[in-house]
Amino acid sequence: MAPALLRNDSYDLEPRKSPSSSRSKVTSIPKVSEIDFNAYETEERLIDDIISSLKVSGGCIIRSMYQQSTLHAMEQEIRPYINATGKATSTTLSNSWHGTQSRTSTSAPQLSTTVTFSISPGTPAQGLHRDDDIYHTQHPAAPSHHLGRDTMLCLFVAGKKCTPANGATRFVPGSHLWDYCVPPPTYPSSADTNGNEDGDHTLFAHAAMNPGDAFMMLGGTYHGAGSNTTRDEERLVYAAFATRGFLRQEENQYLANHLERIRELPIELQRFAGFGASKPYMGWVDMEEPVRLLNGDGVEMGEVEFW
Ligand SMILES: O=C(O)CCC(=O)C(=O)O
Ligand SMILES: [Fe+2]
Repeated sequence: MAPALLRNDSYDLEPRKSPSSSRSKVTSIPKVSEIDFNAYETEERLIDDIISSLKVSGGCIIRSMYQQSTLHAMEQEIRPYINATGKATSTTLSNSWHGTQSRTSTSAPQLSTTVTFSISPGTPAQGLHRDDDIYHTQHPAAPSHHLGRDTMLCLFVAGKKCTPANGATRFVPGSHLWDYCVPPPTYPSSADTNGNEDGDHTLFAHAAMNPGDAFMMLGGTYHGAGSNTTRDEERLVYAAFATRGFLRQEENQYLANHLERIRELPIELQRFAGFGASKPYMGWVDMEEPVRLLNGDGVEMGEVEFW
């Protein structure tokens, strides 16, 4: 029987208690980097800077990541679905032993879900939350980021301008390192007649973006949509969420997609969509990688081993 059944039930039934000095530990708020996509000559440097920013603050704004023509094509494709919808969707390395042999397996990240947010004027703010709660992620506080902590990476691309007034995503830089028992801070909603606010605005940043800008965030960062207080501005955001290759995808990609459309993608994107295998041994069909069955023997996809 699967070792996963040997779980500690008392842990499942009794979540850890909130540390008593929880919020008072927040002494400084890390700065959220803003990166100019077009200032980079190599993808490697860009990726390094994004990762450094995510480790420190849990978020990163990337200016001008998408061209206007791409955004135009995306909106053309999605708009009929928005109109039809009622109001209200890193690579892991590990080592294991087999007898005297030590094996290192690599699991590439995969798509978890894609969602388009079309937020109308008057929509109230969303409660602050962590997106990685779908994976039952629970961590104690950490002084700095370490590899292996995350189960989710979130990408938000502005289809239209996102401002604090129309509800740009609010987030709490540094909260990806907080103890998961600590509740989110209160977003300051109003100042009373004495000027006292009911929350600390210095804890918050906003993903204010022009069309084509992107906001990346670790799934453990507290965040939520702000309220759209405008009279006539739709906040349009395209979001994609990735998770580890060995976790379940939030949206069932095998039924959500037509296989003919998946086959039209480059093999690496087919794998990312969930039709690859995660080493060791996750997701095979007839001891083959799903992309092999999808594309037939004629398509080159390299040697596949399952560990
Ligand atoms: O609309 C946004 O800015 C964020 C939405 C969000 O965080 C969610 O639905 O999980
Ligand atoms: Fe969220």
